[in-house]
Amino acid sequence: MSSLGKLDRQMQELRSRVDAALDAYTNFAGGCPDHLREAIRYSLLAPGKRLRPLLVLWACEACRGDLAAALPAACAVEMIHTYSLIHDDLPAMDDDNLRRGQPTCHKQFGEGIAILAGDALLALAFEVLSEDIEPADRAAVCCGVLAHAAGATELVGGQADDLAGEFFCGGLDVLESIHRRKTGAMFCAALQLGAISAGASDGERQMLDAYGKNLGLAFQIVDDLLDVNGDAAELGKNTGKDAGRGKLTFPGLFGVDESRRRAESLVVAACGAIQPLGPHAASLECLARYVLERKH
Ligand code: GRG
Repeated sequence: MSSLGKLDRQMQELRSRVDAALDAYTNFAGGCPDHLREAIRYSLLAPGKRLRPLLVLWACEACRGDLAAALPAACAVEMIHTYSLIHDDLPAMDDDNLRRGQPTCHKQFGEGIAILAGDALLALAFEVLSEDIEPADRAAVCCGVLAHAAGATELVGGQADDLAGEFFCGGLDVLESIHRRKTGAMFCAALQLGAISAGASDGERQMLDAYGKNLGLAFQIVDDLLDVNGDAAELGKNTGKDAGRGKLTFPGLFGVDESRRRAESLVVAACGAIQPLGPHAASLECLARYVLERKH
């Protein structure tokens, strides 16, 4: 089997484990109103790529940790990611009607419940980390890392600059700065949570951070390219929105071919950063190539 074929099989297996855990975490024994539970599960269990959970699990593996110990962190990161997608799709933000191949949460359940479903996922992520990451000092570090990445200087800050129209002025610096916060911060946090769950050294965590920064930007360039060339049905979301609004994008700045070259060299840099981790980091290397080849 080719290395990408093997990766595909491993991805499917891990996605199933993550999905089963997400399912269990959102059954809510009692007290959660039915329509809120339905909205949370509608968005969280929809067929996303589960890239961030895979980054958590394979960072744990790269640092010779036990995957089961990192599973709660993989779920927590996906909960934060899904909350951000639900809120990003709202009329007050990006105003989108299609996500993960289905109507967006607010289209299906109304704006109020969509906001609350996002809020509940944000809170649940930290509940899961604090209860299920062991020992308690690792759980505390995980909470701090994830809170920082989701907060005012990173994810929310990047979104605020996007909302303020920063994407319509400036050049490469602005573009990279927003993507570093909206996309890169959550990639890096995922890798750090995997490393922390494995009890990794500072050196290992730094290598994963360099991998995450390069991969996050490569992912975003590919995302911009898919917005130009991709197929909406395959992507499960609308295309052509950014260029249509005159937003700053990588293909807009550099053209399609040069953007592709930049994504490729970022993936080479990402793989170079984790080379000292040896064969245990093989899945992360394959994942970086998958990010480049992905069609959705
Ligand atoms: C509302 C606080 C707040 C933040 C929103 C994540 C985000 C910030 C906005 C979503 C829109 C966007 C273009 C984000 C850049 C990152 C990105 C491409 C997210 C989509 O991630 P995928 O492709 O989605 O991994 P799936 O559905 O596969 O999980």
